[in-house]
Amino acid sequence: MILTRIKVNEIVQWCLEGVPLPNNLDLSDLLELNRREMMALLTSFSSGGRIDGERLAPVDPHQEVWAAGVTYLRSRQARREESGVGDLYDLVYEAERPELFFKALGWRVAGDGQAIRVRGDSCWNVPEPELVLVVNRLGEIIGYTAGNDVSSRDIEGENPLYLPQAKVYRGSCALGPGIRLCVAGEMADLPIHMTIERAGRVIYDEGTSTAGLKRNLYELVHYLTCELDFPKGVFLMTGTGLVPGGDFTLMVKDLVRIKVGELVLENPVSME
Ligand code: DO4
Ligand code: MG
Repeated sequence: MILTRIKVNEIVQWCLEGVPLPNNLDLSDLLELNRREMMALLTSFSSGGRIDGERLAPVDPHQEVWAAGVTYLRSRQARREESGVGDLYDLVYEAERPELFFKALGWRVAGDGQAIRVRGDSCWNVPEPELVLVVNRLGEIIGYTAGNDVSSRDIEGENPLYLPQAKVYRGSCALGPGIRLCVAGEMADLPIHMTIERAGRVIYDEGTSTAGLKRNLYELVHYLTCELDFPKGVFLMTGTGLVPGGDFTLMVKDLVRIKVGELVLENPVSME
C-alpha cells in the first residue's frame, strides 16, 4: 500500500492508493498510532473515488527529516577522497554509534517533480540516493520512501564541522513520490538506482542495494530516538551507497532520477 500527499485546488489531502483519507487525517495523525492500530484504521476505510492532482512530498510540514552518514563503503571512500581528515570517517564507519544529522523540516522538502538546488557558494555538489525510513511515535518503522540528500562536497571536505552547511540549505532535500507501507524486513535487499541526465543525455547510471548497508535499520532508529522524542513521527535517510566520480558536479537543469524499490523520485536541478 502506498500513501501519497496530493494537492487539489489548494487543498492538501493524504491518500491511500490515490483514495483520500477521511476526516482530514494526515500522516502525523497516523504516526501517533502504533503499527497495528494504524493498519487497522487504514484497512477499515472503504475505497472511494481516486483523486488526481499535484503530488507533494509525502511529509507533513512540521515533521522532521534526519539522516545517517557513512553507512556504505562507497560513502566512506568518497569522504576519504574529499576530506583532509579522512580518518575521521573511517572511525565513524567502524564505530558503534552511527553518524546522525538533522536534514530538513517537512515544509522545506521537495516532492517528486519539484526542483532541488545546488548552493550558490559551492562548486562541488552531488545528489545522494537514499532509502528513507518512516518511523512512528513509538519508534516502529512503518514504511519507506525514496530520498535525495543533496550535498556540497567541497564545503564538507573543507572542514567536517561545516556539515550542516554542506547538508542543510534551500532545495537540499527531496522525498517521494509516496510512502510504501511495509515492515523493515522487506527493506533488507532493496535495489537503489540513480540516473542523472544532462541536456537529454544520461551521464550517470548506477545501482546498488540496501544489502550493502553497514548498519541495521533498527540500530539507526534506536540511536535517533533513544534520547529524542518525535510525537508526530520522523523520517530517517539511511545514507548513500552511490557517489558519482570525483570529477562530477551537479549542474542547473540536470535531471536526477532515484529509484528505491518500486518508488521513483525525479527532480530537476534549479538555481532559484
Ligand atoms: O558525513 C557525511 C555524511 C555522508 C552522507 O550523507 C552519506 O553517507 O549519505
Ligand atoms: Mg547522505
